[in-house]
Amino acid sequence: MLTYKNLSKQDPEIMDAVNRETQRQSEEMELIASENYVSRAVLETMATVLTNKYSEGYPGKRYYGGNQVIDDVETIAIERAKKLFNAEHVNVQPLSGSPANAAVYMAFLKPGDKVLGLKLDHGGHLSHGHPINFSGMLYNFVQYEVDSETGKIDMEEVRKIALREKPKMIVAGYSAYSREIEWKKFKEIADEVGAYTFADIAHTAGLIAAGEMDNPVPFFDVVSTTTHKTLRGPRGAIIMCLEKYAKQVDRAVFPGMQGGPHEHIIAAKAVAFKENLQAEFKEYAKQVMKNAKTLAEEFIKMKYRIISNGTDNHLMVVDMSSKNLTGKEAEIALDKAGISVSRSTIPNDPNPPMNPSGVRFGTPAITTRGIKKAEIKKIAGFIDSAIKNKNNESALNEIKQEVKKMCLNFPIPSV
Ligand code: DSN
Repeated sequence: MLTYKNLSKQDPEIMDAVNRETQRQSEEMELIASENYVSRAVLETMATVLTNKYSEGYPGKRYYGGNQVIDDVETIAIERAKKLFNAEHVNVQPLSGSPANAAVYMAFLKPGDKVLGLKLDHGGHLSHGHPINFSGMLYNFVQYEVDSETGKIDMEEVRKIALREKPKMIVAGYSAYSREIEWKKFKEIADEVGAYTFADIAHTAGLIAAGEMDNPVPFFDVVSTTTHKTLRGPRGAIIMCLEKYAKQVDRAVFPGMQGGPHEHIIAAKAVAFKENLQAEFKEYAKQVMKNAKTLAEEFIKMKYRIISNGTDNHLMVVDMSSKNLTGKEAEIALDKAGISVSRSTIPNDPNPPMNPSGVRFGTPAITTRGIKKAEIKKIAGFIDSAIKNKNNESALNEIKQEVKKMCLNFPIPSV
């Protein structure tokens, strides 16, 4: 276990919180599709003196002195990301997913421009045009949906909307969509209407980097991803684009959107990218997807309704009304059983976003712990049992003990 000697002496209150959270992460099951556990090396890098440095600008062109070493760090991160995604240009400074997307819009659009994005309750993201988000306030978003029968994106429908609306940009890549995305078709449609192509691959970036899912980076105009989900790096983001857009993307990130980059995090991104380039990571990505498939199969056997009836990636959205409870009720029951999930809207959800009908399940974090098929089947059983016993505190507590036993057999890597 990391010891945090100085922290523990100087600030016992925060040390205690860190210890309690370490214990929670060790003993509980993480099925939130956007979470993961970083390696010790990534964790250590975030705690380095690189955090002390101001380095506004880019390698070789900084607004502060003393950036020779920082330039090396940032250049290594950029080169590794380029290799990982076959990207022409990478900006590794975005602080997180939404700021990265804000910079993308700033680089390619003017306020009021029309953009086509997937609706939030159909699996999209707030920053893809929701009216309460900056994206929906600043830009004129038109939204496409998943097909109500199949739960999948109907590319003919996207094409029809694009031809009618003539957007300046089309956004693909989602937060709660479990199917392969037809990047090439998006590109064809965008070319037909003269729109920029923007992929937000935050959820599947690790699976794409491992070669397990299709990669839009070489032919989309611009692609953003967070680095802390399937990529298993520090909390942050990057933007990749074709070389011809390098200058406008860099200028949008700095000075357009951000000030000093967080170089300790950029260094940790570089460390994660090195991990992502190893053969072990490819095996990890494969297992994430196998585990998701097994979990989906188990749910289907137990008569849960999964949106689109399965998964091609690391996640699935389950309609809990198929078991007569809401997503929030399921989330609360599972929390009591030591299983963390995130409630989720389902397409055309009759319920409000704070108490939607679905739950999103994902396998990236448990796969990092080493969990495979046999345990996934047991986990599906724990989930079903918690749902059935949602009002039975002692049964939920018994499941929690089982969950804890399993978790302690698969320690998280960061402690
Ligand atoms: N909050 C992330 C997720 O859970 O998908 C998206 O930003």
